Amino acid sequence: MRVVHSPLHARHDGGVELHRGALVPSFESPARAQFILEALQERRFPIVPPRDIPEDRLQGVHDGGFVEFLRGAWARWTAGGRDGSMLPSGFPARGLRQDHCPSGINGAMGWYTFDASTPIVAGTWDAALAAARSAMTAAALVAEGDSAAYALCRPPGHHAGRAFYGGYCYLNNAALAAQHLRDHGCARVAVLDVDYHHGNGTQEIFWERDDVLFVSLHATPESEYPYFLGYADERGAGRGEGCTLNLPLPLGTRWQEYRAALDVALAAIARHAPDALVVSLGVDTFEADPISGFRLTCSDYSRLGDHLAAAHLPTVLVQEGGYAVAEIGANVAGVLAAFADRTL
Ligand code: SP5
Ligand code: ZN
Repeated sequence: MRVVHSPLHARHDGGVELHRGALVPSFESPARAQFILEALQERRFPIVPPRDIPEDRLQGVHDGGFVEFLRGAWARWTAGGRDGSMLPSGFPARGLRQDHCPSGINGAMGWYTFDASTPIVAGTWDAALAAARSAMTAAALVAEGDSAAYALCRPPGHHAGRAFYGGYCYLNNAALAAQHLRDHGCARVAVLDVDYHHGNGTQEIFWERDDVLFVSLHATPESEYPYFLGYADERGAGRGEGCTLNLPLPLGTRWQEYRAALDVALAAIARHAPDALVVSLGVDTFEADPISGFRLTCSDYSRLGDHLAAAHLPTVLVQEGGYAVAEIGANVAGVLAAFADRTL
């Protein structure tokens, strides 16, 4: 299994986020990707760079004005004499206008994001674009015949929607991978999101589509981020009705219950009969994750890799969350090594 990775991820660094009433260094740090890379190099996975995919391909899943906002945001922010993390100070909640994006940078930022934990810094655009290209490159490898590929994306992507960013995510890497597969010979695609948090951006992007099934296992949004999407009664709309499946799980979930939900997810994917699978691979389900509440152990990640491989589908794995930095390499490598063993 080839690993697609760009060192440009490291340009997204130094941001702060609002956490328990204080501004703290972002949990989503360059060290995460560095530890994953080292663990995969140790296990002799071949590492390849992303292709120089044109930026207009982002519009396969994203709004053009939104992409332009992200590309130019830091320049606009610093032109106003600011130099700290770019974070929003207001959002268009119910009762406020939903039909006008303000021309000023603060209003535009509130328009395009939905939380105060997703800083834009000087190198955010370069890193987000490299991550998006990595995911599309991994999809291209699979579309061209590889049985599986892994995109070591950072920043992650599954909270970013057609025209919004948030949850440490700017461009939706997994959705771009799924769209690439659709555009290159796969009539039907499934996205399985195993990050601890609901993949609200991916769900929104494919909500009304019947060609891409979205299935997500995640902690209940009643108490966990992103709070306002990811409930079991969300099933898609229009042609996409029945093509979204949410399996929210309680805090404290361990492998035994997780595995039962995974079986339900994989059965739904088999019924959709996709030509390829995209896995949003977050490992923030780990027992020692600093911002999460599940109890998966290191050895459970090999089990996860076994189960994913048992779907017997061409598979693009895309890195999402995981904030227990010391163990993140072992956990991701555990999934990928088990997956690769089963598909040899
Ligand atoms: C890709 C991804 O995993 N994004 C996660 C974004 C989480 N953002 C902030 C969540 C705030 C959680 N508060 C922590 C409570 C600690 N018990
Ligand atoms: Zn997450």
